[in-house]
Amino acid sequence: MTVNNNSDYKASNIQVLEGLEAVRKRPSMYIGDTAQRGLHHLINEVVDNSIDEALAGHCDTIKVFIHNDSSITISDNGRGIPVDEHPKLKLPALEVVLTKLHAGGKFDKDSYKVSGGLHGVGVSCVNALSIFFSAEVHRDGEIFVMEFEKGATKTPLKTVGKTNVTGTTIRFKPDPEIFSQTTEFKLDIIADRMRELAFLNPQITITITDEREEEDSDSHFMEFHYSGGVKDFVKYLDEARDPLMNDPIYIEGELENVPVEVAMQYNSSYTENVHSYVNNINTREGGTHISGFRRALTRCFKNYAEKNNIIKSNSKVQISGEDFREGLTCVLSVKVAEPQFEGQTKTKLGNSEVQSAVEVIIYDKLNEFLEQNPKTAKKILEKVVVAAEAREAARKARQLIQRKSIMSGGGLPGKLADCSIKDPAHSEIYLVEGDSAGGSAKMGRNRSFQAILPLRGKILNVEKANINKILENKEIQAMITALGAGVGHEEEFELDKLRYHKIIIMTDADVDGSHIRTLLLTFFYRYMHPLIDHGFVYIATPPLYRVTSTRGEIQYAWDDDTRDKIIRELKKAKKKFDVSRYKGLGEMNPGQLWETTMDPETRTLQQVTIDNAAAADKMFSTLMGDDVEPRREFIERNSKYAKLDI
Ligand code: 0RA
Repeated sequence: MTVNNNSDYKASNIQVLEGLEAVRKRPSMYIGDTAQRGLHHLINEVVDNSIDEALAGHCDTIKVFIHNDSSITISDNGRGIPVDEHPKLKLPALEVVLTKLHAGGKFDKDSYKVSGGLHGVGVSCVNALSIFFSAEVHRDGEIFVMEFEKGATKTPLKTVGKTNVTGTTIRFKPDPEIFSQTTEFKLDIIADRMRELAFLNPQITITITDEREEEDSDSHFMEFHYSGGVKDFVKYLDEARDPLMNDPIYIEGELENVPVEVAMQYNSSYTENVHSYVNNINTREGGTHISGFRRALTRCFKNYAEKNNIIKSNSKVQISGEDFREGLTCVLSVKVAEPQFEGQTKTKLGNSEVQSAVEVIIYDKLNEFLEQNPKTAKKILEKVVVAAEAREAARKARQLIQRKSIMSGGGLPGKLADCSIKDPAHSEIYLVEGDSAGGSAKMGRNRSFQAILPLRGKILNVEKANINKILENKEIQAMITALGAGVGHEEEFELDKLRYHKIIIMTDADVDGSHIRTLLLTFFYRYMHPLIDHGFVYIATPPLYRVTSTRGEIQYAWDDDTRDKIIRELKKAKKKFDVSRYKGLGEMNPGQLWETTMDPETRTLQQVTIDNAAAADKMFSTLMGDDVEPRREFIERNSKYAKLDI
């Protein structure tokens, strides 16, 4: 885009709009998608700018309001977006920031910005995708206002009063034309992100006011402020676990312009929960900061163990890096001035200088900690040895699973009814609760692309068992062999060998059914993580009601409202009818099961996605952990949502 210095207001305005027109034409290119995730991304985009103000030391309070009309207000007490005239564009800076793509960045270079991955496209994108957008700036003693519609200026900059504070308040209402699937904001999704940001930035207080909720309800107002930062974060994540230490280890330092902060705590669980962030962005795919952390951890503990003769006496087993991370909950947060994000989802840090910075800082401070806390060090290392032994046993169990499957002919579990086509991209597997529903599904399916694996009874709660025990479980063995991609972290899991790209969990719509579903999801989340990352896991939604009219015409309903609507219509038509509630999948005959739940033309599948990794970790540990009280609270808090959103 060229800039004409002599352009009058209107002309430059048109040029500016051309930029935002691109955002409206291809919104997914800028915000990822236009479904629920993209919708919520709009909030993050605006909040990130306020966080940047806070990182630069000018802001300590951010307020989010969810209004009744699906609009959002985000207010901060930063410096306020500048309003003076942009020298080249001859427009108020505020207007440039809000209507020009990528113009959101600040002019001072030494601050770390929340930008990377999907973030950092600028507030102007939010403006472009909103049917209404307003900005109120308190700055230089005056209150400035601008208003927009689909990115176009409706109210040019005007002053509306005096003020003695500074800050920016942005209100926007997403355009339903763009967000055609949904414009409904979910408090949970917003709260998970705001809580996370508050943990990562202890100097900030973030509040959420959900005006859709009654004022006396717990969901109406939330405030997040954690002066303990990442240390509080780790304590929070481990609330439902049993820590092996009194307080998380906290390490802080800066090297080569890279501030590093880490809190870590060992607990009695068997899973690794390392959450890493670069400039407040969750780096799901890891990267150089994570390799630095892992190297430091391994070197530190190995040295300490050798020096103190802890590992030598158990020399039967070879200890590997991952053994030092079993039962470890950790939050690693680094700030990088010019982060390079790589990987499939652009959440893998590429900057090589960060690895050594993180490694050196953590190695030194962790060494110090171990020297000063020999009792804790011993406890951790004892756990590490047990982890190594279990891993060795698990390796043997894996080989056994493999050998067994080779001996049983086709290598597949006996109760699997496989599909005939072999292309994973077009193959589905239904994991079905119980043998009888499994039978109906086998008869009702389209055998060319649908495989059925009936699961008997409850699968193991993997949150409470080590990998060795998990691999002894028959149902889990059957799943591993049927899916074909192995089990475990990283190289142990081979996504390219996966035999189905749709893994569909089909359980009864009752308490047992939802328990089994959660057990399966916990297993996939902890031991086959890439399945969820790639969106291969789905939940089938069988109907709740069947309405049969006297002529034998059958209608299905998935909720009470639809059932009542069907009944009203039948009554109006003066037809007799019979309503029955499905108690289980087994009550449907194969034809009905196909029609309602398995036919790609008519079924609805819920794709399982993780909006927020830390929140998912917290949810699984709370739902499946030892402690009853947090679980009861969690379920109570979430019971108004018919299903779990994860
Ligand atoms: C550009 C420059 C400056 C601040 C901001 C933008 C800014 C943007 C947003 C968005 C939401 N809240 C915000 N707060 C500030 C620097 C201002 C200066 O140098 O005084």
